[in-house]
Amino acid sequence: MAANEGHAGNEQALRDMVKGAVARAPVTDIHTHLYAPAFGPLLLWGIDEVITYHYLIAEFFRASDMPYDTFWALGKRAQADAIWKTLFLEQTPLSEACRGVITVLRKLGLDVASRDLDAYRAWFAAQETEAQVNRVFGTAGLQDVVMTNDPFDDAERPVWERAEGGDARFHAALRIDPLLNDWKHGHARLQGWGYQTDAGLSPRALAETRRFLEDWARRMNARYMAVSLPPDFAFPEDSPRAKLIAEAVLPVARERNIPFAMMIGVTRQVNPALRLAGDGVGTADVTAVERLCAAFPKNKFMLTMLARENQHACCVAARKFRNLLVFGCWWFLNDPILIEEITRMRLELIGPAVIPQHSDARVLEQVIYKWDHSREIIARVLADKYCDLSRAGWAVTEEEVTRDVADLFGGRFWRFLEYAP
Ligand code: HDL
Ligand code: ZN
Repeated sequence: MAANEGHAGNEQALRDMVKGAVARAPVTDIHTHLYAPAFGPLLLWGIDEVITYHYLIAEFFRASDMPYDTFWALGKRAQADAIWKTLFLEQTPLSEACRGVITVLRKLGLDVASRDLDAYRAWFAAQETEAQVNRVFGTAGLQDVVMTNDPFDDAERPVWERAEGGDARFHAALRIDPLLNDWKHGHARLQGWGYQTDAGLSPRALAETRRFLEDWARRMNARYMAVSLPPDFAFPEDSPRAKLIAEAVLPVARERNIPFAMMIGVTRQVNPALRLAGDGVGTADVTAVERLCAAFPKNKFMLTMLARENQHACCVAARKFRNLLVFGCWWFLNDPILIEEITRMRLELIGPAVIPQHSDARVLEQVIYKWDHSREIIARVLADKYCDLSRAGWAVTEEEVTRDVADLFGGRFWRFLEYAP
């Protein structure tokens, strides 16, 4: 057998090995909008929820001339009927969000070729919540997920106050957008809950905000604190947000040794008529992140940015600061072409010190497609990098590949939580 023929055979064997290791790897999904079953109706699941995902609503309005208000006046089932008819039957479901619905149906063993939405509905109607969570976690290969938990959400807060039995597979993240992005109204909510805050952010208000964050981080056992930030996010800055980050959020995060996760680049409600689907994207300034990492070396930061144009600078920033962990292909980046580009860029610039993906799932069954699609791409990129090494004489073992994949799919996250800068 010619040497290069043997090499090609070895490469294929290596690719197959990587694909298997990635397919088998249990995942910690570090950012989702899922809820443990104890949160009741907050946990969205089922085919009508899958089809009325806000990504698909945005695509529906592009393909339909139905007036916004007419759609919003429909019930969930009728909305799903309209989306199914328009995006799946009257045109080909070519988009990633549409293909995701089909992957969900296929992986749950339903007859995709029938295209019979009512038959799918009948199957989902026969399932019950706990069993569906178990089935979906197993199908997606999920070990556990991190929720997005908002004490300002009037539907969610009471569940925490009742200290309902959680589910060890569902970890909490304390989400603080209303505090950081709307202090005027956010602080009034804290006052209503007995925290002595004021609009002027006095020392007492800052101390009381720290108490609020400590109370909720403890109540939730929050793995990290998180906020989504606009493209013009700046630090330092003469603003309530910058003062709150520096003098309330980061001291509490350091005390609890939990990361502060920044999700930067979302322009909220560029088209309010789309409601939850109405947000847009903007290029942001990564130097704000670098200044935070440099000024607070005892804090840990997680970072995901929404603009494709910011991804390279994100990787460079991560090279400079070991207290910064970059994660996920967020929202408009969660598409094969961009997952591939960003994962390649990260592995080549940062190596395995990254969390390559999160699902951002809002509906339970979405984790099936989001992880199925991402595993395929991450496996392909990883295999290329291992083949590059192999050609240079560095042969990796199956144990090393399994170790690397476990690290990328959760190990690195959990170690970062343990890490004390
Ligand atoms: O702010 C966020 O966490 C975003 O992920 C929004 O929830 C967004 O609507 C979304 O679902 N993106 O996938
Ligand atoms: Zn999200």
